[in-house]
Amino acid sequence: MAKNLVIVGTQWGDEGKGKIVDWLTELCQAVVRFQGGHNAGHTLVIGSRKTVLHLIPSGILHAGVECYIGNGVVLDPLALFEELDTLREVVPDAAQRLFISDACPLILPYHKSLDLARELAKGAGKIGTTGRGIGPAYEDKVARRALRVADLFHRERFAAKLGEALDYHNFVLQHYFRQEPEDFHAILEHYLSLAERLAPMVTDVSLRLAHLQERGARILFEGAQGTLLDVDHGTYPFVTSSNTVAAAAAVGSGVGPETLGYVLGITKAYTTRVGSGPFPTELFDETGIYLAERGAEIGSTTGRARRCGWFDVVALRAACRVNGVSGLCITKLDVLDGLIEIQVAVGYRVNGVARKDLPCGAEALAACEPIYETLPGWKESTAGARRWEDLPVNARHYLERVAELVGRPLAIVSTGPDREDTILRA
Ligand code: 2SA
Ligand code: MG
Repeated sequence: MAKNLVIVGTQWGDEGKGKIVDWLTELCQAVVRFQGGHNAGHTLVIGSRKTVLHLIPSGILHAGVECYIGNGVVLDPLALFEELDTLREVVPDAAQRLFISDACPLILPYHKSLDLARELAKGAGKIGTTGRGIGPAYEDKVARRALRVADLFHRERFAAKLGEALDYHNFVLQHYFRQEPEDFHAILEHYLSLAERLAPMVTDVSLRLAHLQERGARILFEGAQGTLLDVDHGTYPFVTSSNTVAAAAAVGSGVGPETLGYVLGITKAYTTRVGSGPFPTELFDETGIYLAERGAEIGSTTGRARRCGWFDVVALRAACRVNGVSGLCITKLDVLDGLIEIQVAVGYRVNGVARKDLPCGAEALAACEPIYETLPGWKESTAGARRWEDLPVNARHYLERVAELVGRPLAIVSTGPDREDTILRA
């Protein structure tokens, strides 16, 4: 295996990255989040204990592993502290092993207000965001009006920037969305009061990662959301506001692209999506309900029900290409147990014409109807299988066929939420 690892979701998020990151952290000395914010939801089950993380890298559950929040992440300090508080008993030294980039843009109260106001105004056309202020915070970063972590330690500077940002956003909130303005003094005092607790964690992440590498450490870059939610490569505009693809690991943590090494693409054995937007293989019948129930498909951040459907080879091939996926990890295989037949989309039909590649953007994808290949299912349970030989023949065939169609080697299979329910192929 190459030195460093990048783990990305190849669908619309919730592919089971958290569990795999946790499992592969055994081989690493550091885990880095490089995009997104507390919109992510990584559910980890170790023994009988379930932990849900949103912002802090999953690696925190491993003693001695350093965890990093890179400059590409938008940081809500309140969400961070809340998460640290929930970890207090399980991981008492979490804050000592957590390092946060001083360049992270801050998520402030008006970002959340704007996110919610905008979704409300859009009505039926809403994106279905997590309502965490992620989009507006990234907008401010690109508009060069963001307040960043480093600003928290300079009262005058923070106040000046906050004043400017609020002049602009309060105008929008009041006159465009007809909402109450946000209070300058309340935000100023509240956020400056958080600086003291944050300070020991704040550092130059790029520099620390360079030093770690000089010492021969192996780093794991932990993606959040999924490729089809990438702001450039996803089903725009029904996407998140960051780049979720592997290349973002370099930009979002301040390492060179040659650092990245092996790219592991995590994919569910079927597909889910939470929020609005096109989803060609979505199922509206009892099979969709079967997948949702067996897969416990409920959003771990917002508790929303996830939409479910068949595996989509077209989308996966595109995702593997834009990420440069080295190997695939197929998760939640056991959810398919008991189905007589399983479908996988191998192409799309648009106005009667077949195509094998993913079109650009939401409108074009909404016009695509899947062309399916039918594979035989299996009756036996695969839940908790830990060896390839223990899988039913048809399950092995399904996995091999999917990997062949996608055109990437199958590296790992996951058969349950527990760390140990994992089969290493290559
Ligand atoms: P946002 O809040 O601006 O990032 O939302 C924009 C779109 O991105 C989707 N999105 C996600 N999709 C799946 N999982 C995510 N994380 C949570 C989880 C979601 C949850 O892991 O379960 O709990 O609801 C996530 N985060 C963002 C979102 O649905 C919009 O389509
Ligand atoms: Mg998730």
